[in-house]
Amino acid sequence: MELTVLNEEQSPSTEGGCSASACGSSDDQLAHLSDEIKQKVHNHPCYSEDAHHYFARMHVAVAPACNIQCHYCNRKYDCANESRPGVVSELLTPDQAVKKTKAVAANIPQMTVLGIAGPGDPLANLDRTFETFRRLSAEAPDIKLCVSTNGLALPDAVEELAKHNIDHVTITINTVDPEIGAKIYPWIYWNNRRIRGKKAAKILIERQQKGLEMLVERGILVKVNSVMIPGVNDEHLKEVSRIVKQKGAFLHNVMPLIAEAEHGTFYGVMGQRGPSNEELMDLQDACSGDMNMMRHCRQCRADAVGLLGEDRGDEFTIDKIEAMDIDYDAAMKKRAIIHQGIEEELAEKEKRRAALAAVKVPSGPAVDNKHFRPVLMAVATSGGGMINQHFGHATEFLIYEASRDGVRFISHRKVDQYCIGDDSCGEKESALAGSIRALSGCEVVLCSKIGFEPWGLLEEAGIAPNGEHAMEPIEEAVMDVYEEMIKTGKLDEAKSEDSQMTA
Ligand code: CLF
Ligand code: SF4
Repeated sequence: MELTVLNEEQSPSTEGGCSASACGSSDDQLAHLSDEIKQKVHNHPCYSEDAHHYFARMHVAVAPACNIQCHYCNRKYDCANESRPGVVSELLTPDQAVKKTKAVAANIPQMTVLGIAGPGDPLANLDRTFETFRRLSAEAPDIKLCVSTNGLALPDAVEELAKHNIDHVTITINTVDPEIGAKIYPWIYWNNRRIRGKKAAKILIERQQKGLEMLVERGILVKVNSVMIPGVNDEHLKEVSRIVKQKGAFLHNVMPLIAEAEHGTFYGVMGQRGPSNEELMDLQDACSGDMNMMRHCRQCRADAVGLLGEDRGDEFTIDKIEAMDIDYDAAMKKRAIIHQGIEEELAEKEKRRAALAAVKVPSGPAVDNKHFRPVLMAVATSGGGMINQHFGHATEFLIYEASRDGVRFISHRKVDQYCIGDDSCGEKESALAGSIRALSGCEVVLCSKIGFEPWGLLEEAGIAPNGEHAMEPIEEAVMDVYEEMIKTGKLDEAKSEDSQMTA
């Protein structure tokens, strides 16, 4: 199949600034969806930004082989198209995968989605992948099934995917241009031959696009992942976003290249850099004019378990699962009750969001002529959409932007945990400094509690610590703090030099 690429005249512009409505959280953009699609995404933690605070996913690593080579991948590790590079998962047989899924479903009722994302390409391991899906769709029908692929084998697998009710598929599409593709993929293995260079990239691109079209025709939701590689495909990804949207992809997830020399990947060894937080955010904003963007991806491992951003895999190793006595029917009933509770909470949140949208920034003489510039705030949360985590216990912070247009989720930033609750804080100083560096560009950090020492250091760095909104919903608290900043004239103050660093 020849790839159709629209010319500039045919394409809507992807340039321009970001308005809150254009690049708001994916859930703002989901508001217009049909009930059928809402039903498909409302409890999928990757397809709905709201859902990721409440619902968990798990991956089973049943797919060891891969049919292509990416320059950011080392086969010793998991597939880097959906996984943080440099981590290795425990390979499972389909039977072990089914047992593990049922064990997790019984112990983590919030787990709604089972994904296969590695450690190689799931569709280069058709028997193992489909055996797992076939058994799960029969034995655990309340779990959504999800798969992630490089797309080379996708067109041949679409019928089988549809047969197993797999209605969420991720394709990693880094380019639609074979010239660029040849710089990312040294070879593919196709029709029993190894093919290299531009020819290989052209085949891969055509197969990805054909697979995307076939999935969309069957009503299967497609998320496209793209790895942002500065100087290779960064500018080009706006074009990718436009084309995949035009072909019916539902969501675009632009992920940063992570290339460390110690991972032994081609890019890592060659010193290819990844994007800065600011470059990633700018590209996501630029793409969002055409596409729903995913901003909450955590680049999970191929055996991840739990809410996005947490990993409870150690609780479900094969030996531990073998020792568990699971009554799956009883677990299904418990899951249904818990899911109902979460649905009600989400509906409440939706109502609160509507009310929040109606809150106007106060006007009057005291606030006239203010600049109303956007402000980034970091939030420590352990889930549930609440500010409910101690600053020192956070392993990541969620970053929100408050502006006159409302509150939008921007990204997450990983940090080293500096306080583990005992006396073993030998590395405390440097880890705390690292946390503060990770929050550069933020002017406020909201958490449930914070110690005296980090409080002082944050203030020195121009970031205001705030524990006054503990156990409050995140978006309301962020807006309250923003309104307070307006009232007290803080928005008229220039950002401090420290907080102006990379956003
Ligand atoms: Fe897994 Fe991927 Fe399905 Fe989600 S992850 S197969 S769509 S269930 Fe999600 Fe993890 Fe990002 Fe993937 S946060 S790496 S996007
Ligand atoms: Fe590695 Fe995944 Fe690329 Fe295969 S598709 S080479 S496993 S990153």
